[in-house]
Amino acid sequence: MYVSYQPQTKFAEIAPRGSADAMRAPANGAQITFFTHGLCPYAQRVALALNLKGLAHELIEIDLSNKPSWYEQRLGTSLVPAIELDGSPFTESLDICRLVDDRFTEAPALLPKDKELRKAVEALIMHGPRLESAGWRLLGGSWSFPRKSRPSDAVRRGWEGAVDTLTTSVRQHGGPFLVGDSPTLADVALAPFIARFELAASVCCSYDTTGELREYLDALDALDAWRATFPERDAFGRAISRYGSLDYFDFHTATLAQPMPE
Ligand SMILES: N[C@@H](CCC(=O)N[C@@H](CS)C(=O)NCC(=O)O)C(=O)O
Repeated sequence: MYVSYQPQTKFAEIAPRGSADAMRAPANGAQITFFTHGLCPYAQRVALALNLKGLAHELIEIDLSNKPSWYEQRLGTSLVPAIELDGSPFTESLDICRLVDDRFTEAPALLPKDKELRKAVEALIMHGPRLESAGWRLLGGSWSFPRKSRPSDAVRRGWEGAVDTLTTSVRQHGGPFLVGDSPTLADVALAPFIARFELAASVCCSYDTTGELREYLDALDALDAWRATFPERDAFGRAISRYGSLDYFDFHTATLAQPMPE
């Protein structure tokens, strides 16, 4: 297996997600219930937002390969992530992240107060679809990708062009995160996809996408909130490679703690 990027921290060192010492109760006694699947990149956005803000929440893992019948009735969607905030359901990963950021201002802000920085964050979020499309092309498909060979030069150039927007922003704002020295909504929105493309390209296409992204990936890996929400790399990589898919967990029972189905 071709794996070029090796994170500096091992999964075993990670504190359990939502551990009481790292989290604070949301202000005004608000209750957050988070419905998730630990391997879904959209759900990881919300997990990251809650963890970065240190907001205590109840976590309910949904097995997407065997969805409970109450789920859609209760949340009004068949997809994860969703949250209930004081009993009201909210869906769509980015909307949820913005909601918790706006609502819980006592916790660190994910959207910078500074107007120019905020503009930079929003521009990167808008860049997301281009990055995703370049990533899927790199893998030779979409959520499932049969490619087992290196992508063409043109496809690689497409990916590198999409990544260039990210690394330019890292440099411009002094890093190590996309817009400055602490993670923002741009990291929350994009990092779950960047990390999955990097891993899948490495294990399925023998292609090292890290290049200029190495320092960024290391900066993510140094964050408790990241390590607690991203699966153990080798096991996740083996599962992605076995199924040629980034959503194999829609069809096979797997979890954040055990990414490889039994
Ligand atoms: N636009 C949604 C996408 C969520 C989504 O597609 N989640 C996938 C898991 S990664 C899902 O719930 N799949 C289950 C299904 O399709 O039934 C968001 O951003 O929250």
